[in-house]
Amino acid sequence: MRKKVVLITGANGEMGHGLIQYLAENTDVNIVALDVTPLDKCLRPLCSTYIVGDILDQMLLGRLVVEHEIATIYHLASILSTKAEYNPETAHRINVEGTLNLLRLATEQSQWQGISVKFIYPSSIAAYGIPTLKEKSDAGSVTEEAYNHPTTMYGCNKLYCEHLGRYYNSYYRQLSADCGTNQTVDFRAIRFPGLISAETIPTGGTSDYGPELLHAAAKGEDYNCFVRPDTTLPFMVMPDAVKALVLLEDAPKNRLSQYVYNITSFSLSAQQIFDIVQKAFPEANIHFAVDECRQKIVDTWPEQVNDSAARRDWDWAPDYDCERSFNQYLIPAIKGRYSL
Ligand code: AKB
Repeated sequence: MRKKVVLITGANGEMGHGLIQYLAENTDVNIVALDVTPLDKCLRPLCSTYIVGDILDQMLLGRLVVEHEIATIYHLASILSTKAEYNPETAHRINVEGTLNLLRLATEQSQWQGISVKFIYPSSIAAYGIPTLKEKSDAGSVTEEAYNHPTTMYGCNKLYCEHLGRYYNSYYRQLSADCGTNQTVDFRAIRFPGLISAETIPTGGTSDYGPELLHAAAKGEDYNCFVRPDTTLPFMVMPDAVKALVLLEDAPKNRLSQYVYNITSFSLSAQQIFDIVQKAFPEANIHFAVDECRQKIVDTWPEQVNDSAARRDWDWAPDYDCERSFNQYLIPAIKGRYSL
Protein backbone atom coordinates (compact mmCIF):
# COMPACT_ATOMS: atom_id res chain seq x y z
CA MET A 1 0.00 0.00 0.00
CA ARG A 2 1.23 3.51 -0.84
CA LYS A 3 2.16 5.68 2.11
CA LYS A 4 0.01 8.67 2.95
CA VAL A 5 1.57 11.92 1.70
CA VAL A 6 1.51 14.98 3.96
CA LEU A 7 2.45 18.40 2.58
CA ILE A 8 3.83 20.91 5.11
CA THR A 9 4.26 24.53 4.04
CA GLY A 10 6.40 26.83 6.16
CA ALA A 11 8.28 23.66 7.09
CA ASN A 12 11.29 25.57 8.37
CA GLY A 13 9.30 27.61 10.88
CA GLU A 14 9.03 26.79 14.57
CA MET A 15 5.78 24.86 14.19
CA GLY A 16 7.17 23.06 11.12
CA HIS A 17 10.15 21.84 13.13
CA GLY A 18 7.94 20.39 15.86
CA LEU A 19 5.43 18.86 13.46
CA ILE A 20 8.00 17.22 11.17
CA GLN A 21 9.82 15.70 14.15
CA TYR A 22 6.55 14.40 15.58
CA LEU A 23 5.26 12.91 12.32
CA ALA A 24 8.62 11.28 11.54
CA GLU A 25 8.85 9.70 14.99
CA ASN A 26 5.24 8.64 15.44
CA THR A 27 3.70 7.95 12.04
CA ASP A 28 4.44 6.25 8.75
CA VAL A 29 3.69 9.11 6.36
CA ASN A 30 5.75 10.57 3.54
CA ILE A 31 6.49 14.19 4.39
CA VAL A 32 6.78 16.71 1.56
CA ALA A 33 8.27 19.87 3.06
CA LEU A 34 7.99 23.25 1.37
CA ASP A 35 9.64 26.46 2.50
CA VAL A 36 11.14 29.59 0.94
CA THR A 37 14.41 28.89 2.74
CA PRO A 38 16.48 25.69 2.48
CA LEU A 39 15.17 23.15 4.97
CA ASP A 40 17.09 22.87 8.23
CA LYS A 41 19.66 20.07 7.82
CA CYS A 42 18.35 18.21 10.87
CA LEU A 43 14.89 17.94 9.27
CA ARG A 44 16.00 16.72 5.84
CA PRO A 45 16.39 13.02 6.67
CA LEU A 46 12.87 13.08 8.14
CA CYS A 47 11.22 14.15 4.88
CA SER A 48 10.72 12.18 1.68
CA THR A 49 11.02 15.40 -0.35
CA TYR A 50 11.95 18.95 0.55
CA ILE A 51 11.41 21.79 -1.83
CA VAL A 52 12.72 25.33 -1.67
CA GLY A 53 9.93 27.41 -3.12
CA ASP A 54 7.27 30.02 -2.71
CA ILE A 55 3.58 29.33 -2.07
CA LEU A 56 2.88 32.16 -4.53
CA ASP A 57 4.59 30.18 -7.32
CA GLN A 58 1.64 28.62 -9.20
CA MET A 59 3.93 26.53 -11.46
CA LEU A 60 5.57 24.96 -8.44
CA LEU A 61 2.22 24.16 -6.85
CA GLY A 62 1.00 22.75 -10.18
CA ARG A 63 3.98 20.39 -10.24
CA LEU A 64 3.29 19.34 -6.65
CA VAL A 65 -0.25 18.26 -7.56
CA VAL A 66 1.02 16.18 -10.46
CA GLU A 67 3.87 14.56 -8.58
CA HIS A 68 2.21 13.72 -5.25
CA GLU A 69 -1.12 12.30 -4.14
CA ILE A 70 -1.51 14.49 -1.10
CA ALA A 71 -3.82 13.35 1.71
CA THR A 72 -3.26 16.18 4.18
CA ILE A 73 -1.89 19.71 3.96
CA TYR A 74 -0.61 21.48 7.05
CA HIS A 75 -0.45 25.03 5.75
CA LEU A 76 1.90 26.62 8.29
CA ALA A 77 3.55 29.31 6.12
CA SER A 78 2.71 32.87 7.09
CA ILE A 79 4.09 36.30 7.94
CA LEU A 80 3.46 36.98 11.64
CA SER A 81 1.81 40.01 13.17
CA THR A 82 4.69 42.40 13.86
CA LYS A 83 6.48 41.73 10.58
CA ALA A 84 3.21 42.07 8.67
CA GLU A 85 2.70 45.62 9.96
CA TYR A 86 5.94 46.74 8.27
CA ASN A 87 4.73 45.55 4.88
CA PRO A 88 1.01 44.84 5.02
CA GLU A 89 0.52 44.28 1.29
CA THR A 90 3.32 41.71 1.10
CA ALA A 91 1.87 40.01 4.17
CA HIS A 92 -1.54 39.95 2.51
CA ARG A 93 -0.07 38.35 -0.59
CA ILE A 94 1.64 35.59 1.36
CA ASN A 95 -1.00 35.07 4.04
CA VAL A 96 -4.09 35.32 1.86
CA GLU A 97 -3.08 34.67 -1.76
CA GLY A 98 -0.73 31.92 -0.57
CA THR A 99 -3.56 30.27 1.35
CA LEU A 100 -5.89 30.62 -1.63
CA ASN A 101 -3.31 28.87 -3.83
CA LEU A 102 -3.05 26.00 -1.38
CA LEU A 103 -6.84 25.73 -1.05
CA ARG A 104 -7.06 25.52 -4.85
CA LEU A 105 -4.36 22.84 -4.90
CA ALA A 106 -6.23 20.90 -2.20
CA THR A 107 -9.48 21.20 -4.12
CA GLU A 108 -7.91 19.89 -7.35
CA GLN A 109 -6.38 16.98 -5.46
CA SER A 110 -9.70 16.22 -3.76
CA GLN A 111 -11.47 16.16 -7.13
CA TRP A 112 -8.89 13.93 -8.79
CA GLN A 113 -8.64 11.52 -5.90
CA GLY A 114 -12.38 11.50 -5.13
CA ILE A 115 -11.43 11.87 -1.47
CA SER A 116 -11.37 15.14 0.47
CA VAL A 117 -7.86 16.39 1.16
CA LYS A 118 -7.58 17.54 4.77
CA PHE A 119 -6.48 21.14 5.08
CA ILE A 120 -5.16 21.94 8.55
CA TYR A 121 -4.85 25.66 9.10
CA PRO A 122 -3.21 27.36 12.09
CA SER A 123 -5.14 30.52 12.84
CA SER A 124 -4.41 32.66 15.86
CA ILE A 125 -5.66 34.74 18.79
CA ALA A 126 -4.70 37.62 16.47
CA ALA A 127 -8.11 37.04 14.81
CA TYR A 128 -9.60 38.80 17.85
CA GLY A 129 -9.72 42.54 18.38
CA ILE A 130 -10.97 43.64 21.79
CA PRO A 131 -11.50 47.40 21.75
CA THR A 132 -10.44 48.40 25.28
CA LEU A 133 -8.35 47.09 28.17
CA LYS A 134 -11.42 47.19 30.40
CA GLU A 135 -13.30 44.94 27.96
CA LYS A 136 -10.28 42.68 27.70
CA SER A 137 -10.21 42.11 31.45
CA ASP A 138 -14.02 41.83 31.67
CA ALA A 139 -14.28 39.47 28.67
CA GLY A 140 -12.94 36.45 30.57
CA SER A 141 -12.68 33.38 28.44
CA VAL A 142 -13.50 34.40 24.85
CA THR A 143 -15.43 32.09 22.48
CA GLU A 144 -14.66 31.75 18.78
CA GLU A 145 -17.51 34.05 17.70
CA ALA A 146 -16.75 37.02 19.96
CA TYR A 147 -14.68 40.12 19.15
CA ASN A 148 -13.86 39.13 15.54
CA HIS A 149 -12.51 42.60 14.72
CA PRO A 150 -8.75 42.24 14.35
CA THR A 151 -6.59 45.37 14.24
CA THR A 152 -3.55 43.88 12.47
CA MET A 153 -3.05 42.83 8.86
CA TYR A 154 -2.02 39.38 10.10
CA GLY A 155 -5.19 39.10 12.23
CA CYS A 156 -7.38 40.21 9.31
CA ASN A 157 -5.61 37.67 7.07
CA LYS A 158 -6.13 34.85 9.56
CA LEU A 159 -9.82 35.64 10.08
CA TYR A 160 -10.45 35.94 6.34
CA CYS A 161 -8.62 32.69 5.58
CA GLU A 162 -10.81 30.93 8.14
CA HIS A 163 -13.77 32.10 6.04
CA LEU A 164 -12.04 31.11 2.79
CA GLY A 165 -11.52 27.63 4.20
CA ARG A 166 -15.20 27.41 5.13
CA TYR A 167 -16.11 28.57 1.60
CA TYR A 168 -13.86 26.02 -0.14
CA ASN A 169 -15.12 23.29 2.19
CA SER A 170 -18.84 23.93 1.73
CA TYR A 171 -19.71 26.44 -1.00
CA TYR A 172 -17.01 26.21 -3.67
CA ARG A 173 -18.43 27.04 -7.14
CA GLN A 174 -21.93 26.67 -5.74
CA LEU A 175 -23.61 27.82 -8.96
CA SER A 176 -21.70 25.59 -11.40
CA ALA A 177 -23.56 22.81 -13.20
CA ASP A 178 -21.52 20.07 -11.52
CA CYS A 179 -21.83 21.57 -8.03
CA GLY A 180 -22.31 18.90 -5.39
CA THR A 181 -20.80 16.12 -7.52
CA ASN A 182 -17.14 16.88 -6.81
CA GLN A 183 -15.20 16.28 -3.64
CA THR A 184 -14.24 19.45 -1.81
CA VAL A 185 -11.48 20.11 0.66
CA ASP A 186 -11.92 19.15 4.34
CA PHE A 187 -10.94 22.40 6.10
CA ARG A 188 -10.08 22.46 9.81
CA ALA A 189 -8.57 25.40 11.70
CA ILE A 190 -7.15 26.03 15.15
CA ARG A 191 -6.80 29.46 16.76
CA PHE A 192 -3.48 29.14 18.55
CA PRO A 193 -2.43 31.19 21.57
CA GLY A 194 1.16 32.49 21.86
CA LEU A 195 3.53 29.55 21.34
CA ILE A 196 6.74 28.80 23.20
CA SER A 197 9.29 26.27 21.98
CA ALA A 198 12.53 25.10 23.57
CA GLU A 199 14.05 24.44 20.14
CA THR A 200 13.43 27.58 18.13
CA ILE A 201 12.76 31.29 18.60
CA PRO A 202 9.92 32.70 16.52
CA THR A 203 10.47 35.68 14.24
CA GLY A 204 8.12 38.53 13.56
CA GLY A 205 5.37 37.85 16.10
CA THR A 206 3.96 40.12 18.80
CA SER A 207 3.50 37.42 21.43
CA ASP A 208 7.21 36.70 20.97
CA TYR A 209 8.21 38.52 24.19
CA GLY A 210 7.43 35.25 26.05
CA PRO A 211 9.85 32.99 24.16
CA GLU A 212 12.38 35.79 23.57
CA LEU A 213 12.63 36.59 27.27
CA LEU A 214 13.22 32.94 28.14
CA HIS A 215 15.80 32.24 25.43
CA ALA A 216 17.66 35.50 26.12
CA ALA A 217 17.90 34.69 29.85
CA ALA A 218 19.21 31.20 29.10
CA LYS A 219 21.82 32.58 26.69
CA GLY A 220 22.91 35.21 29.22
CA GLU A 221 21.83 38.02 26.87
CA ASP A 222 20.18 41.25 28.02
CA TYR A 223 16.53 41.59 27.04
CA ASN A 224 14.03 44.43 27.04
CA CYS A 225 10.50 43.08 27.27
CA PHE A 226 8.38 45.26 24.97
CA VAL A 227 5.05 44.95 26.85
CA ARG A 228 3.87 46.12 30.28
CA PRO A 229 4.29 43.68 33.19
CA ASP A 230 0.50 43.28 33.58
CA THR A 231 0.00 42.24 29.92
CA THR A 232 -1.69 38.86 29.90
CA LEU A 233 -2.08 36.40 27.03
CA PRO A 234 -2.85 32.70 26.68
CA PHE A 235 0.23 30.57 25.91
CA MET A 236 1.07 27.01 25.01
CA VAL A 237 4.25 24.99 24.53
CA MET A 238 5.14 23.52 21.15
CA PRO A 239 4.54 19.83 21.99
CA ASP A 240 0.92 20.70 22.82
CA ALA A 241 0.57 22.78 19.63
CA VAL A 242 1.78 19.83 17.55
CA LYS A 243 -0.49 17.48 19.50
CA ALA A 244 -3.46 19.72 18.64
CA LEU A 245 -2.66 19.80 14.91
CA VAL A 246 -2.41 16.02 14.78
CA LEU A 247 -5.50 15.43 16.96
CA LEU A 248 -7.65 17.70 14.83
CA GLU A 249 -6.36 16.09 11.63
CA ASP A 250 -7.28 12.68 13.00
CA ALA A 251 -10.74 13.60 14.30
CA PRO A 252 -13.72 11.93 12.56
CA LYS A 253 -15.45 14.53 10.39
CA ASN A 254 -18.87 13.71 11.82
CA ARG A 255 -17.74 14.83 15.27
CA LEU A 256 -16.71 18.30 14.10
CA SER A 257 -19.39 20.92 14.66
CA GLN A 258 -17.36 23.92 13.49
CA TYR A 259 -14.47 24.80 11.19
CA VAL A 260 -12.45 26.87 13.64
CA TYR A 261 -11.50 25.93 17.20
CA ASN A 262 -9.86 27.83 20.04
CA ILE A 263 -7.34 25.95 22.12
CA THR A 264 -5.37 27.04 25.15
CA SER A 265 -3.16 25.80 27.95
CA PHE A 266 -2.31 28.56 30.49
CA SER A 267 -2.56 32.34 30.69
CA LEU A 268 0.29 34.36 32.16
CA SER A 269 1.18 38.01 32.57
CA ALA A 270 4.58 39.21 31.36
CA GLN A 271 5.49 39.75 35.04
CA GLN A 272 4.66 36.12 35.82
CA ILE A 273 6.85 34.95 32.92
CA PHE A 274 9.60 37.28 34.16
CA ASP A 275 9.35 35.83 37.70
CA ILE A 276 9.55 32.21 36.51
CA VAL A 277 12.49 32.98 34.22
CA GLN A 278 14.34 35.07 36.82
CA LYS A 279 14.05 32.20 39.31
CA ALA A 280 15.42 29.67 36.78
CA PHE A 281 18.18 32.03 35.55
CA PRO A 282 19.08 34.33 38.49
CA GLU A 283 21.82 36.05 36.45
CA ALA A 284 19.35 37.15 33.79
CA ASN A 285 19.35 40.81 32.91
CA ILE A 286 15.77 41.51 31.81
CA HIS A 287 13.95 44.81 31.90
CA PHE A 288 10.63 46.20 30.76
CA ALA A 289 10.85 48.80 27.98
CA VAL A 290 7.37 49.17 26.57
CA ASP A 291 6.94 49.60 22.83
CA GLU A 292 3.60 51.43 22.77
CA CYS A 293 2.74 50.31 19.23
CA ARG A 294 3.31 46.62 19.83
CA GLN A 295 1.64 46.96 23.22
CA LYS A 296 -1.51 48.27 21.52
CA ILE A 297 -1.68 45.14 19.39
CA VAL A 298 -1.31 42.75 22.33
CA ASP A 299 -3.93 44.75 24.27
CA THR A 300 -6.54 43.74 21.66
CA TRP A 301 -5.85 40.01 22.08
CA PRO A 302 -7.78 38.06 24.75
CA GLU A 303 -6.35 37.12 28.13
CA GLN A 304 -8.05 33.76 27.93
CA VAL A 305 -9.85 31.76 25.27
CA ASN A 306 -12.65 29.26 25.66
CA ASP A 307 -11.65 25.91 24.19
CA SER A 308 -14.70 23.89 25.25
CA ALA A 309 -15.71 23.14 21.62
CA ALA A 310 -12.30 21.55 20.90
CA ARG A 311 -12.50 19.57 24.14
CA ARG A 312 -15.98 18.34 23.25
CA ASP A 313 -15.52 17.64 19.52
CA TRP A 314 -12.01 16.19 19.32
CA ASP A 315 -11.01 15.47 22.91
CA TRP A 316 -8.52 18.32 23.08
CA ALA A 317 -6.66 18.73 26.37
CA PRO A 318 -3.13 20.08 26.81
CA ASP A 319 -0.51 17.77 28.29
CA TYR A 320 1.48 20.70 29.68
CA ASP A 321 0.03 23.08 32.24
CA CYS A 322 2.13 26.08 33.29
CA GLU A 323 4.14 24.23 35.91
CA ARG A 324 4.97 21.29 33.66
CA SER A 325 5.64 23.54 30.65
CA PHE A 326 8.40 25.45 32.41
CA ASN A 327 9.77 22.89 34.86
CA GLN A 328 9.66 19.72 32.79
CA TYR A 329 10.01 21.02 29.24
CA LEU A 330 11.18 24.59 28.62
CA ILE A 331 13.74 25.23 31.36
CA PRO A 332 15.58 21.86 31.26
CA ALA A 333 15.58 21.71 27.44
CA ILE A 334 16.73 25.32 27.04
CA LYS A 335 19.43 24.93 29.72
CA GLY A 336 20.71 21.86 27.88
CA ARG A 337 20.59 23.61 24.55
CA TYR A 338 22.67 26.65 25.48
CA SER A 339 25.12 24.88 27.76
CA LEU A 340 26.42 22.81 24.82
C1 AKB B 1 2.14 36.56 16.55
O1 AKB B 1 2.48 37.12 17.60
O2 AKB B 1 1.99 37.13 15.47
C2 AKB B 1 1.84 35.08 16.62
C3 AKB B 1 0.41 34.85 16.90
C4 AKB B 1 -0.17 35.25 18.19
O3 AKB B 1 -0.27 34.31 16.08
N1 AKB B 1 2.65 34.46 17.62
